[in-house]
Amino acid sequence: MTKNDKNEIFDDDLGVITKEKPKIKKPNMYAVVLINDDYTPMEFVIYVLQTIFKKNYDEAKKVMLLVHNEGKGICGVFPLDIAETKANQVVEFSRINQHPLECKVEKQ
Ligand code: TYC
Repeated sequence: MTKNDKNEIFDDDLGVITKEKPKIKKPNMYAVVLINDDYTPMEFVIYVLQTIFKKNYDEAKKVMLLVHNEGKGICGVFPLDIAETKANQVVEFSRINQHPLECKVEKQ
């Protein structure tokens, strides 16, 4: 084993160079933001938060009331593909039930 000044280790037997501290990049994270409206029933929003965002009833009610009072609120933060999937599930499930509930995906 020999180390050079670039924090690289040379393994004499294997003949490979490895980084002493491999840099692990964190994935970019995206918030799913729920938007308030005047028509979607409160219990429907709570149900969406429980089923799609895996919140218990009390947490779901808290987020729903925050969105109701503030106009919008974060339901969860995920890597992009998961955030987009959940946002699509919210909209699709709402339309099937004829509610205008909207949400958007925002880069953190
Ligand atoms: N404002 C709605 C009502 O009074 C409830 C609601 C909450 C709707 C959150 C959408 O994202 C929402 N029935």
